[in-house]
Amino acid sequence: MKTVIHGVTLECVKGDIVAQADIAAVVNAANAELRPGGGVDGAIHRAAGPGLAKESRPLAPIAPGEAVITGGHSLPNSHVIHCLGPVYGTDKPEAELLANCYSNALTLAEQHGLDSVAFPAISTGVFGYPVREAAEVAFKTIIAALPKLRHVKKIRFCLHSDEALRIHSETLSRLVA
Ligand code: AR6
Repeated sequence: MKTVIHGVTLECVKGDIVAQADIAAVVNAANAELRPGGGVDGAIHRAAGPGLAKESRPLAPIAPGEAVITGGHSLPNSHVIHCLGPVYGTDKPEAELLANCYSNALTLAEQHGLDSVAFPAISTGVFGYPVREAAEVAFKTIIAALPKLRHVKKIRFCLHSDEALRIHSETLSRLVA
């Protein structure tokens, strides 16, 4: 699924967040301490190397919905934007906190003049957010932010399974129809 709105390309692909070489900033589904964890976070820290944890440490802790930015170290991307998503059923209001991740990440990308961002499906792994609900929040937030973007021209959703890709593609198609 790929669409262009307000001059910004929005697309959903199946893939690995650490293999998005044509993208300026990849988003990490981080923990509050910005320490290497599992899932997306583990993959990003492994691919980036130990310099990423070293640079991140002084920026912690972050609260649900917050985002911070670092360099990409050994990743093929110049930057990593670390977001702490809400733990589903615990951090409330979860939809608002998840929306804040997406809008804060885009604000940081704009402030750094970055032209492209790749997001994973934040909170839908260890943090338990149902994929369909999360996709709805993510795309509504991103679509609302598009008119004020000046630098970001491409936003990619990088999904890890066929099922997640299908749900995100369906949700995006419905919201832009
Ligand atoms: N590329 C793209 N998507 C991936 C990848 C990958 N390499 N690996 C997993 N996913 P999660 P969360 C999908 O658990 O729910 C960490 O330990 C995965 O299938 O990475 O926000 C942190 O340190 C799921 O759909 O993030 C935190 O403690 C989605 O990415 C906590 O987990 C997000 O899953 C954050 O949990």
